[in-house]
Amino acid sequence: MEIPSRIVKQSGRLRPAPNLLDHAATCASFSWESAAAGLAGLPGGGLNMACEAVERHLAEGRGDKVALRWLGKSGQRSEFSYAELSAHCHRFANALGQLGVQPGERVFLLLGRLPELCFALLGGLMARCVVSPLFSAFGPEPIATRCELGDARVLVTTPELYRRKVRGLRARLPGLRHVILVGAADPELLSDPGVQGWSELVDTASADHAIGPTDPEDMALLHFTSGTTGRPKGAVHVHGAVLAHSVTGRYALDLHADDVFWCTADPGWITGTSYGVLAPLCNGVTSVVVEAEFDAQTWYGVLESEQVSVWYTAPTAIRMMMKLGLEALQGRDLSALRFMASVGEPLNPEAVVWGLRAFGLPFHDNWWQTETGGIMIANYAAMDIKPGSMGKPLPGITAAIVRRQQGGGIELIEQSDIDGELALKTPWPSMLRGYLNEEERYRKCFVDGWYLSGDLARHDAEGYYWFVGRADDVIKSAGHLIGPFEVESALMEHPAVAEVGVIGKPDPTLGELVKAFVVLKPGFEPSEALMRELLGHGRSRLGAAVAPKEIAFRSNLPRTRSGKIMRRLLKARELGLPEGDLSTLESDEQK
Ligand code: 6R9
Repeated sequence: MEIPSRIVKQSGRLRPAPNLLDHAATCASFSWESAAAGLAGLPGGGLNMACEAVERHLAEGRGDKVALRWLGKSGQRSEFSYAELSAHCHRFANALGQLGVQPGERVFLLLGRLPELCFALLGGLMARCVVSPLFSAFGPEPIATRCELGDARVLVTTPELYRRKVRGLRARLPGLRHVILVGAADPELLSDPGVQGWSELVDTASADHAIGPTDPEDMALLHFTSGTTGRPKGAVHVHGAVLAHSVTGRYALDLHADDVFWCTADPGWITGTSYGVLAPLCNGVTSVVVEAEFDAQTWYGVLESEQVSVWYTAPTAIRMMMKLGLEALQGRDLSALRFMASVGEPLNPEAVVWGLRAFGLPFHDNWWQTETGGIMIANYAAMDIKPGSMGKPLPGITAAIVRRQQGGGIELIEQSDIDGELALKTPWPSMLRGYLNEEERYRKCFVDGWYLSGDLARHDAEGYYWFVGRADDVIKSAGHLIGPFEVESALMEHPAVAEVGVIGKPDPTLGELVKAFVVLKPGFEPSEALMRELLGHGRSRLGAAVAPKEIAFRSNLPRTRSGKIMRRLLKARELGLPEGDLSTLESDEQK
């Protein structure tokens, strides 16, 4: 496939006219303070995410417009107007009140992409609780860890997920007082302490509820993310982040009032919350929520039947579609589609260009993180695309490439085309306000007024940013951020395992796949059967999205003198790459 170095946009011809026509001029005149004037705010003052996403549309006469269009796995299709959505959310907020749940308490969600996920997310915010959506494909271990760390008071889930993953954890989670089950539950489950059915509790609650006073700095969302070491980090986001959701939806995703928008991400990861729920609703569009997992034909069917106009997806899915070839698209009417964007992992230049061949449109890559809360760097609708580049910083965002210095400071690299760490000037509205109960880890992200992302990147002479890699050992598989430590800990529980080192191994479709190197305890021998057992153990503890897909046995693992497993070296050896600086290497019997 021939890759042009530039895809030229004739922005004057784009219809509707892009929201961000002149990037440089808008950046020069933009301020978050003046953008904030576009928010509705609570009637009595203050700011609440759910009010911006839902209530304002009722107040401004758009209550009848379709907010959510839900496509169920078995072909169901339901629509909820902004007014209906509002009623469902207020019922949930009232139900929390009936349970005695107080503002600030944590409501966890462990659900597939169901309408109730949106109702509980927004309703929880209306009740001024802190909402933490979890990925429903997590196994019991990641669920328990996050509920413990986040002090989950309420969990909304389904009977099936409760039975398979949560029930056995209840003893570990004494603070979890209420479990609300969405869908028909057998009476046996409902007899567990604090377990109630959504239909009995929420559907019967009154929709008469007013959002109480909310400060823009009140904690709204808790999104867990992973680091190289230690337990997952709970990134704290506040109600004021909604300003960034709203503005980035308009600028980076080019949302216009008439759009039918589809974000394919699961709200268990931040993209699915910020852009699957909040940003589209803040911009008053119709947002499509699809319950089914990825399948190219199903997805093309959704694009066609719903006449999706703006589509936000991820590189792994695009690569899977590319594999299938263009025939699968033949005969489809995708004429409504006008803007396509991608996030979560490096988007290959081939994928950008494949978009042109398949849909007549390029994919617009953009970059952000759980910590940034919203899109920071993007290819805008009106901007020429350089395939392989993440684009340019958003108005209101100052990015830079920096180098950490010995003494703890940073040096800004002004020169283009030099690799360094991607940094963002603080603050911006959706910036994380902390890692829950981990002040030190949070503080370490900031130096001299800059947030350090942990990603390596460079910029070119025109100000386009290019992703280079991660500075740490965190793994991105199918767009999901996975902490090697969490995987290692789960494998260590197995009686045969003495030591584990986990890496991300490059994979043509998934970006990276999780690979574990295992040293067995005396008395255990490597075998095909043991390997399968360990893979199965990983899946049952961690869930398929996080568990290792490959396991290799080793008699020893490379360690530093301080005893840390050198994942970097495991990876270099796996890939046949230069081993780099080995001065800290302690044991090296592997070679
Ligand atoms: C939104 C989200 C963040 C990490 C980030 C980076 C990687 C995200 C990317 C990208 C290359 C892009 N990442 N977008 N890498 N190109 N356009 O994904 O948040 O799950 O916290 O992951 O994902 O490494 O640091 P999160």
